[in-house]
Amino acid sequence: MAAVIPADPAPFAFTPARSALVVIDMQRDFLEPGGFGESLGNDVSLLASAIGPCQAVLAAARAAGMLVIHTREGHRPDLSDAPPAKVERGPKGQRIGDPGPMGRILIRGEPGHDIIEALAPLPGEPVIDKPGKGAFYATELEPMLRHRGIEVLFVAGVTTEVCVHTTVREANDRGFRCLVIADACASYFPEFHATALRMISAQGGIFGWVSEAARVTAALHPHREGKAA
Ligand code: TIU
Repeated sequence: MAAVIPADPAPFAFTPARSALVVIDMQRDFLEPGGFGESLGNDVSLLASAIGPCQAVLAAARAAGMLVIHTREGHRPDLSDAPPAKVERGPKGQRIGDPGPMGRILIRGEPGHDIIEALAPLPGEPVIDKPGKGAFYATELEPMLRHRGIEVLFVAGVTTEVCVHTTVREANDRGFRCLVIADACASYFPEFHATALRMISAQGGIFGWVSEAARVTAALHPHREGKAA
């Protein structure tokens, strides 16, 4: 059964059974002090606004029986999957792999790499570990979506202009229709957040659609308990 969400630049029609919610990198490394985000000189408190809207859309997607996928940016402990060009950036002593208050920065298995407790994945929900900014690069995300017949992605997470944007661009070129949930995304730079969202919906939706958590949850409500399938 199809549903429609008010969105920019136009109403967005979707079928829950063919849609997935992708929550990008809501990790301690980006949202809490002492992680990768802070090591880059950012005020990590600016990302907190996305937590409540992410909780709302997660609850609605789960109730509707939609596929929910979480991603995490991070690297192997030996840094073999980390390009030197990425590791060499940032202040010495606070780079990827360096020790910090939440363990080694942006390293898989360290406390900082975990998804924040408020948005913890449920058992059975796929978690994609990605070495890059985009969730499709060097990951199993695309076959996972194709095997399930997914055509539409609802995208939330951080940061809007970096990992959310890169993922939406990758998805768009692969033929997925993406709806970005504006208030369920956040940036260390509010002006980048606003502009990044405009860049998605401008030109007739050049990369996708933009809407809000309350509109997504309202559209998913009639599909509760998996009736959408
Ligand atoms: N620095 C920044 O804004 N973001 C990242 O490095 N990664 C993600 O966006 N996840």
